[in-house]
Amino acid sequence: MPLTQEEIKGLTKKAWEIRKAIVETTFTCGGSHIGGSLSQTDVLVALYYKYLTIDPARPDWEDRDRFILSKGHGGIGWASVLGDKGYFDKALLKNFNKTGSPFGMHLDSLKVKGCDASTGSLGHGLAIAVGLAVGARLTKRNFRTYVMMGDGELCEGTVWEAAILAGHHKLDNLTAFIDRNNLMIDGLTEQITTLEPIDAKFKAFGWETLTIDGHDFAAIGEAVEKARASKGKPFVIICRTVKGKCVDLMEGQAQWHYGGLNSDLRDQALTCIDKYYAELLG
Ligand SMILES: Cc1ncc(C[n+]2csc(CCOP(=O)(O)OP(=O)(O)O)c2C)c(N)n1
Repeated sequence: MPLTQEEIKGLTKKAWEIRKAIVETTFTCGGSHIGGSLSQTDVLVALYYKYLTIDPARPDWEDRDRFILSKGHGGIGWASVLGDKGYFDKALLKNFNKTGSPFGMHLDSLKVKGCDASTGSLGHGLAIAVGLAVGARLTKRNFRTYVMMGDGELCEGTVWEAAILAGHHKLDNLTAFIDRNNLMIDGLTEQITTLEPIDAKFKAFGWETLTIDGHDFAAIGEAVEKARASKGKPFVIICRTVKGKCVDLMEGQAQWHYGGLNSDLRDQALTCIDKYYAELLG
């Protein structure tokens, strides 16, 4: 079923809050991978507030859907969502990445409830997700596994080993998202290592593919529904996104892959986000 206008409005308001939380936490912790955290936000919000079958009160529930943020450097954005969902007290984020805090820049599944796999070293999330999807099948469980990768992450050979395996095993309980913001750590992906055609590569490995606007909740919802209905093939959703989305000074800027904010920049960023959503929501 397509998302209703009411649902889209609710998700939009949540993405507004999460983007502001990312900016606030970046300010307090001194620096973060803010660009990619802002580009991934709408997919995470759609999953956590609409599609994942989860129970934050039971983070170890065996039948929960699994989500893995393979681009683990987006941990500040993932933690903002997990805290808001109630996996932990979000006041703890005030100490994000500080000594003694459970949160490093990349989330640790042994310290952060709701984090199903520790990531940060790129190229491993898809392989972990393949293992979970095979495990679900072997144990006859109905949970689905979702994983988000960065587009720059696709340079890692392990991604393609896992993709071959997922196609071979026809893992239709596995959905991958690619945050296709066209930028990696130091520039445009296509200038550093040609990735296109991404969809044809996955298709050749036995995947179903769909390319969408990764900031459009209606499109994200439709894509997730298609992935859930897919039979006999894993599904990859290539999400066209903007690195630094909603913050003018960061949008499409490689130098905002990682950065810190002084109070002036924080205020500017928050003003941009408020303006964007005030216009969007009318
Ligand atoms: C194996 C490995 N090599 C290098 C890095 C350093 N690194 C952190 S983020 C990043 C760029 C990732 O680009 P992308 O996946 O496109 O992330 P996004 O633009 O979505 O933030 C790199 C190379 C790493 N974390 N892991």
